[in-house]
Amino acid sequence: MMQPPIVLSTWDHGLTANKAGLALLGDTRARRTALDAVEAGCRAVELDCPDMTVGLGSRPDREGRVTLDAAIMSGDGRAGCVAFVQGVAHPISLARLVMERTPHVLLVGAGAEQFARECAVEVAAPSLSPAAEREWRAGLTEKRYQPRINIENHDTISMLALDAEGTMAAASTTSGLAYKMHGRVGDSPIIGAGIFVDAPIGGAICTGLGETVLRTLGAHLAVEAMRAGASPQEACEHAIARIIEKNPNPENYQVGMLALDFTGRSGAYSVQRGFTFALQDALHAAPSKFP
Ligand code: SD4
Repeated sequence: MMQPPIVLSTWDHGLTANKAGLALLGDTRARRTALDAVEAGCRAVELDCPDMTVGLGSRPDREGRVTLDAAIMSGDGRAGCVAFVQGVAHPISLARLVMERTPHVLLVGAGAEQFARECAVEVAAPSLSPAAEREWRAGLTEKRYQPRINIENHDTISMLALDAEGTMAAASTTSGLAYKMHGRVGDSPIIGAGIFVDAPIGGAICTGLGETVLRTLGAHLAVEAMRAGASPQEACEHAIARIIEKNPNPENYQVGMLALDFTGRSGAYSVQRGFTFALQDALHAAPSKFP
C-alpha cells in the first residue's frame, strides 16, 4: 500500500530536517526508506545548527569538550546508538553503522570513536567553534550548571518518518545539555527514553531535560499508551503527565514529546509552553511549523 510520506521533527530546525528527509522520500523511484529520511534530516542539522546544540559546533560540557549523543531505530526493532563521542561530525550516521554493522545497540566514548575510524568515518581532534569557546570561557566565572528552560537546552533534533511503503523510523542527535558534567549522557541515545518506534503501533521522540525522560522512559511510555488504544496526542499527554508526576518542580525544566502512529496521526505535547515542532503530512503539503 502506498501512502504519502510523513515527517515530524522537534523545534524550528525541524523544518530543515523535514526538508532533507522529504527530499529523499518524495522521490518514489529512488525507493528511499524512513530510515534514510531520519538519517538525512539529522545530518542536515548536525551540519548546520546555529543554536549550537547539535553537531560539532555545539556548546561544550563544563570542561570545554563537545560530546555528542545519537540514536536511530526502525519499526522492526533494529536500533543503533552512540554516546559521549567527540570529533564525529555525523553521530547519527555512526549510530546507523552500529545498527547495521555490529551485533550491539550502543557504543560509547573512545570505543565508538574507534569503530568510526574502522568504518572510515572521519574523526577530528576535539575542538570548539569560536562562538562556543567565547561563551564557555565567559561562563567559567559563573559556575552555573543548571540549564535554563527553552534557552540553552532546546535544540536537540529528534525526528520520526513514515514512508510510502508504511515503514517508520525514529532518530535523535544532540550535544546534550550545555555545560553538563563531563561524561554525562542524556535520554537521546537511549532506546525507549529519547526515541522508540514499534511496528505496527507507532513511534515517539523527546527533547528537553534528559534526566526526567530517562527516569520514566518517556518515548516507550508513549508508544505503550498507543498500544493500549491512546491516540498519538493522548499518548504524548499521558507520557508528559507521568514525567511531571515523577520529576518534581516542572517549572524548572522542559520536555517536548512528539508521536506518530502507523495510520499517520500525530501528536505533540510539552511540559512548558514554547515547544515548537515541524510536520509534513497529507494535510500539510509544505513543511509546517507548530504552534
Ligand atoms: C539531553 N534531551 O541530552 C537532551 C537535550 C535536549 O533539547 O533534548 N535538548 O538531555
